Amino acid sequence: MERIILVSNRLPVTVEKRKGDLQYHHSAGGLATGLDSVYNKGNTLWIGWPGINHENVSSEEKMQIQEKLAQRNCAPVFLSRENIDKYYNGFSNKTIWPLFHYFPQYANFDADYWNSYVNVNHKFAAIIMQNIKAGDTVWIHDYQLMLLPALLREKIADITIGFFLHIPFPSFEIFRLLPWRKQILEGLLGADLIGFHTFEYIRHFLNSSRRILGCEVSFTQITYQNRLIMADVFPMGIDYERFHNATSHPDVRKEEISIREKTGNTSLILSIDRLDYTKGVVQRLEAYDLLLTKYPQLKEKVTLILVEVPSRASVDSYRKLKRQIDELIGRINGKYGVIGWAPVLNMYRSIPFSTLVALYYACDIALVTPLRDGMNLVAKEFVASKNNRPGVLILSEMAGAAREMGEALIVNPNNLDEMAEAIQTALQMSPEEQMSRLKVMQNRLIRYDVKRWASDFLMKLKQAGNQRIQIQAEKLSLSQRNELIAKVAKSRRTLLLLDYDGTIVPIMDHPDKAIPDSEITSILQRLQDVKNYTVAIVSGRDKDFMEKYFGDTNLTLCAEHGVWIKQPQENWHTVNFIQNTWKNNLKPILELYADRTPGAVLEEKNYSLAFHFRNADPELASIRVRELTESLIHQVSNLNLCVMEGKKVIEIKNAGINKGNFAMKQIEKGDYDLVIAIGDDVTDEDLFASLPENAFSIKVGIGSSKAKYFLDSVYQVRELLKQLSVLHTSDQLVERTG
Ligand code: GDG
Repeated sequence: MERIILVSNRLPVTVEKRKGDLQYHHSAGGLATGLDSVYNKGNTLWIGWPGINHENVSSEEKMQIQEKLAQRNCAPVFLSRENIDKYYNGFSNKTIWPLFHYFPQYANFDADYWNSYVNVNHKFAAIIMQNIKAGDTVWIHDYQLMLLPALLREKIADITIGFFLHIPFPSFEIFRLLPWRKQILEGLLGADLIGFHTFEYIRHFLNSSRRILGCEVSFTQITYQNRLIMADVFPMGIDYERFHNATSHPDVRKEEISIREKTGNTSLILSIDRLDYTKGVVQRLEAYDLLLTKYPQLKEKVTLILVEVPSRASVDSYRKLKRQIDELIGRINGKYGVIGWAPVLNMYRSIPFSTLVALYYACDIALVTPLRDGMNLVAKEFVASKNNRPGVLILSEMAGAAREMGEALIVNPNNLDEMAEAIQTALQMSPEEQMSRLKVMQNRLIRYDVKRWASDFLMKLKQAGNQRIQIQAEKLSLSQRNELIAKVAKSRRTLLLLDYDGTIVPIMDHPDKAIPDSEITSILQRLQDVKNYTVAIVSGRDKDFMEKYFGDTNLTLCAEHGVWIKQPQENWHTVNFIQNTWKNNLKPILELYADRTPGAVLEEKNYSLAFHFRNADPELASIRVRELTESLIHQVSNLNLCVMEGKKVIEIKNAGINKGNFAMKQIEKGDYDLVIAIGDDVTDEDLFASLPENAFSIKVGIGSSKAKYFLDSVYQVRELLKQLSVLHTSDQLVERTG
């Protein structure tokens, strides 16, 4: 079985030094429990920080920790106090956490923090490199390690890497605020698969990738630097059985009785979170305050049990929040409380599992109202712990969990009145309705539990890895290249069909900038000199452009996808009699679209019209292209025209004219025993499709294609052409001297 390397900021085991002794205990938290099913299966290695500062342990102790952790299939990344301060408390929790949770006002854009984040991600990469073996799969977790996928990819190109983000991915308008937004995206895109809790987060991520890095995005697949990266939704579940079954445990039952004793006959409302400003505790308390004002009859009838689990106490905003919550609790208890009844019971500490389940089981209502939350497992755990017992979940629409738990009472956590009303509705809901809502949610939680979440992710990751291997296999390998060269060397007459933009000349932000440079000019010159070759440039460019740059060469030229043709030493001619009067009718429509799409331009060629949208907003452009294609569809079929979609361009031209038709005619004319075609664009697919079986067709870049092989870049095409250009020189020398 393949080994899985799990990587997260914290290891599932925490090391502490007490009175000089090293102690090891299980780390609490959703991730550790969540990955238990993968981790305990064996054949895994978990890499992360063991929770102890590098300064607090001697070298011998480090060795000891390493050995001890190795027995539990863990490998430590030792971090210094400064690392923890700047990488963890700093960049992770004062920059990324607030920004990704839509609290830009708390985000600290400190270059020092950033440098430490880069540094620690490198440290993780180094430890992974020390431990990795061929065939291992790496699964990286969360926002502290977003640079790691690319750092690993740089070191080993051929490795399967998955990444899961446990927090939201914010909208482009928020994400763009980050000074290091480009590096973060590049880091993530080193993975083969990137997982999110909800589809909304994927949309935001794809949007930012398109706008910031100019990636090509198709559905949930991203093309970046000649790699395909998949993004997908994996809503994290919980260990349902563990919570459900624990409710029958004697310890839990005992605790439940003690909770009931403390709270008398009141209805219990539970609020439990890590103390964090994203969890909306202040608004929750204010809503509770409002409830007691609006419905004074509830006095002495309800109790809010507020559990705040200490978290990130060294970060300033967290300390302030603690004070604010304490004040609010004091105010509410002072305002409504009477002897024998406090409206809010507060616990500021971490609680054991049995107390947690007892609280879930005992409470009538769970108030889970984060202002933003990637998923929120507390909501799911509450529902799972309702073993044959009614209960109502009030859930914020801003939690990822709301996408799956529609049977909860869904509220806007900023709307205090709505929250107060939801509590009142919950208090009045019949037990039958409570049970029936719970049942639907429970069935869903049983089906998609945390084991399923992890196995689904790993299955999809395997597919993504296989896809990478397949693409790799289709790339023109060294032996295939040698085979091609050997064939060309033996061939009497070879036809070389070369697309222009993106094939022999790199694509630029404006077509006017993509002109032939000295290198390609000299390669083409040398190719023309070989008597065995016919070299044709097969382009969508207009005739004037082609004439300007290649008019005085011996190349065969094909402009506007085959509308115009020029054989060496001849004049330009059109294949058939082509109508172009239609242009006058369609031009105003296209002009209108171009005007309404900032950045888009309309190009008029002799026999076609091209709508370029490379520099337009990608989302607007895709809407416009859809609208435009729809509005043209009628006119196009009546006038025997076709709409061709290229790379960031759509072109309208006469039907039946394409690069494939040109190629077929050209092949018929000559007595070729070998044809090679190279192109990068959708319009080159017609070319590839028209070739004889034994031809060599090569696509530049990845993606589905009719071509047999792939090359990565214009640079690689040029290298190949250079090799071909020197093949027949000795024959020529013989001929010339003879
Ligand atoms: C992040 C995302 C996403 C908490 N206190 C105690 C305790 N817990 C357990 C809960 C639950 C987990 O910790 C908390 O998970 P949440 O999902 O509610 O929130 P975050 O910690 O913010 O987690 C979040 C999650 O990652 C997973 O992807 O859902 O959106 O922010 O399991 O039960 N457990 C015990 N004592 C405590 O005092 N025993």
